[in-house]
Order: sequence, then C-alpha cells, then structure tokens
Amino acid sequence: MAEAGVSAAEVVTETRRAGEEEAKLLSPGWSESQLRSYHFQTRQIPRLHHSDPRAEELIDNEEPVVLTDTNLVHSALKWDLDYLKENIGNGDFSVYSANSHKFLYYDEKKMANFKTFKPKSVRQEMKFPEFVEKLRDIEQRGGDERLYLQQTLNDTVGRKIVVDFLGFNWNWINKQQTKHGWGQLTSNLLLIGMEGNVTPAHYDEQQNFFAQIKGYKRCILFPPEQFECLYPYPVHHPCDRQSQVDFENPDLERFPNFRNVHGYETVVGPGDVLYIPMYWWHHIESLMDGGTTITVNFWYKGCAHSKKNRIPTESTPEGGNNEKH
Ligand SMILES: O=C(O)CCC(=O)C(=O)O
Repeated sequence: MAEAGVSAAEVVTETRRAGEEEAKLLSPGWSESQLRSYHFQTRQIPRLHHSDPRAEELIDNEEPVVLTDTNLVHSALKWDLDYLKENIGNGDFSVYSANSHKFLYYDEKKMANFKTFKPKSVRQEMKFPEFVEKLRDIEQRGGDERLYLQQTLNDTVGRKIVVDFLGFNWNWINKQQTKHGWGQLTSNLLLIGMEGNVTPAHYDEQQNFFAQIKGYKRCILFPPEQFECLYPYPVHHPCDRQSQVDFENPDLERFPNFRNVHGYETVVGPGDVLYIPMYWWHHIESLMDGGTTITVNFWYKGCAHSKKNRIPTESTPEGGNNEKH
C-alpha cells in the first residue's frame, strides 16, 4: 500500500531505482584489482540519487557527492572513439603524451618563470582522427607511451555533437547553478584517456560537476584544509596548484605531513556525476585494464559571497589558470 501523498507508480519507480543501485554496488563493472595502491586511508564519498535532500545539503556545504540518475550527459552515453571520429568535426585537439601514466598538469604561461622546468608530458595539437590513429597504434604496439586528450568543447564540433550537447540536462544543471548561487559556466572540458592514466592531485578554483561518460575513473579527493599535507608547488611555478608529492613513492623526508593525509574516494562510471567542490584537491585515475575513458566536466565560477570562496592557503595563489584545470 502506498503511503499517503505518494503514488503507487512512484513507489514502483523508487523500488526499481533502489534495486538498480544495489545491483550496481554488488556488481559495479570494475574490481579492486584495477585500482592503484597508496599508503593513506580514505572514506567513501556518498553516492546519492540526485533528488535526495542529503545530496543538496552536501553541495550547499561544498562537500563532494556522487549524484546518480541526473541524466546530465545521457545524450552522450553513446559516445565512443568511432562515433566521435565521425562527428566531432575538424577542429584542433590538445593531446598530451607522456612516457608514464602520470599526467602532471603545468601552465605553459608560467614556464618562463622556471627555465629549468622540463615537463614530463608534451602537448600536441592534432585533428581527432590523428589522435585515434595514434592511440590505436600505441595500444597495438604496447610500450610506455600514453596519450590524454584534454580539450574544451567549442564551436568547431559537428552537428551531431551539437545535438548531443543541446540534449544535456541543462534544466537540471541550470537549477543547481542557481540554487547554489554559482557564477557562470566557464567551460566544458572533454577528457579522453587511456586506461591507467593518472591526473595527480591538484585543486581548481572553480566548482565542478564531473560527468562520466565511458569507462570508470577512481577519484580521490582531499578537503582544502589538508593543504599542509599536500605541499603544492610554489605559486609562480608552472605546476602551481598541483601537489609535489608522488603518491606512489612519497618522499616523507621532504613531505612529512603527507603521513597525515586522509582522503575521500569513489569510482564513477557512465552516467555518474561527481561534484568536486572548488579548492578540493583531486587525484583521478582511469582504471587499469579498463579501456578508454571519456569524461566531460562542467566548470562554474564560485559564489562571490560564499564564506568558503577563499583560497585555502596562507600565501595567496594569484589568479591561476582556469582555462584548463
Ligand atoms: O579526469 C581527469 O583526469 C582530470 C579532471 C580534472 O582534474 C577536473 O575535471 O578538474
């Protein structure tokens, strides 16, 4: 019997949804063996239906949450390399290549400040088909080289991608933006990564709805208060806002407080949306042996009046580069 005020249809939908969520938890589409191992503790980031009032509370408090069933990028869940090659258009794409799985972000504009800085990944501009060809070639040959495409979606994309983009659940996300008093949407970054790729821990100066489209990504987050444990590069360094600590081989003599770090983590899969609050550190890995991953993020300017809209450091990083991270 349905409770007063709740229709039988709503009860059926809710029961089906709970069943689907339980099935996902029992058989999530990935396994522990696909996760890299680190020597710090983490707790799980809550995973909630987007209409759960606790989800709104977490976003209001600027705490991370995985939102399910938002349909934010439902129209893009069909995206794969072949579909994108056919439809994404003839624009240029920034593709980083590295001889390791770690893609430490660097701001090219700050490279003049540190003449001896040698980035471990190199950016190349290429057309999408060239990227797919290189990626498939590397996959066939094996070896250490890896690629990571990171490109802001722009008006060079083809008609079908425009249609998919217009089909994003703007109604839901625009309401979120208004409800939480965020500023404008600044960009949507498209990320296409090889399995095992890692984006080392860093923080951004924007709010982020991180929408997973294909494959699984493990996201480890740390609150801004853990700044002291994560040792960002100096403000004028190209790696400003990135942690200097190599999580796989931490130098505890140089970075002793890293011993005290503790994170929050989750694995997101197709259709999940992770809220990454502004200034929260995040380390993101495409699962090992999990195939290509595709993500689109939604970066918003923070709320000008928020008490939390402050930089969590004593030395104030100037500006930062919001074009990418
Ligand atoms: O997915 C990734 O590898 C990095 C994405 C990221 O850092 C972001 O969306 O802010």
